[in-house]
Amino acid sequence: MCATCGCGGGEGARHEHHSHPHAQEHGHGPEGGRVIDLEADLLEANAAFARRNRELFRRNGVFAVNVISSPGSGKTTLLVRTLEALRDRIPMAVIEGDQQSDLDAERIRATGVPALQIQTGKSCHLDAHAVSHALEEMTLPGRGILWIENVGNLICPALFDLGEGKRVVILSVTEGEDKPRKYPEAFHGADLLLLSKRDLLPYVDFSVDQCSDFAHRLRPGLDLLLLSAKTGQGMEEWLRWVEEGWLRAKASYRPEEPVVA
Ligand SMILES: Nc1nc2c(ncn2[C@@H]2O[C@H](COP(=O)(O)OP(=O)(O)OP(=O)(O)O)[C@@H](O)[C@H]2O)c(=O)[nH]1
Ligand SMILES: [Mg+2]
Repeated sequence: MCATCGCGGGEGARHEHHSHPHAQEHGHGPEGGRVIDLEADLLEANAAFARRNRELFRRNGVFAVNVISSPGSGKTTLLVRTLEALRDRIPMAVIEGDQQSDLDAERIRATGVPALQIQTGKSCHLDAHAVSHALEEMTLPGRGILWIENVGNLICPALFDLGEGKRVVILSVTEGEDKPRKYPEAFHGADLLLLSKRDLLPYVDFSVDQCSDFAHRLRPGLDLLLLSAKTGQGMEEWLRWVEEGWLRAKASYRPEEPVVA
């Protein structure tokens, strides 16, 4: 039983209140006004869980990173390389979000880092409530890094704050430089834009400059890195970005402080 909402716990992601918040856009909602109210309610409920998660991370000095991208952009591959590079020095754990299967969690566990898989069923994103349940089932990597790989999707995950410290959006160079214009929420809400599969740049028509321009119109000053998890090119800059965030989060470690969320 969930201590916070009274629902059944680990299956939280399948509960009714985790269902899709914008049914209207998918054509199976009732009248427009009603759907908008429902969306506002869902996001408000999500925000309350996100505040609790964020407070938990802060007190435990955890750097929580929410990784968003469309399916196949290279989230798990990058996480595996990152865990391999940092696992000897930094406590880490991973929450994996997928509609089905625990394939990604298995790939993560093969590195020796613990991973918990959330299967979202019909839902297309993780939400803060599902993450709060996952946190009850795992050991938080205190003064370390919690990676959260969101469901492969550039739209819905962008709407749901999970309580993370930083949000990384990954766009692979095979997807086209226009994606910030078409899916603005994902880029507007990100702290870092990672252009992945850099090794494939010579084979595709992808303008890094144009993509950067589109993204910066949405979020001026957005950090941008270009890397290949396959060849390792650009990994050093990425690891520096991660370590800076980790050190900042670690400094907030105050387990004795009362919970304020
Ligand atoms: N060439 C190249 N391929 C890559 C790179 N990173 C990942 N891939 C390939 O891209 C495919 C998808 O990679 P994943 O890491 O599973 O992508 P994902 O974003 O986790 O996918 P979902 O979890 O299904 O959304 C795999 O075939 C990877 O080998 C890269 O830097 N270069
Ligand atoms: Mg994956």
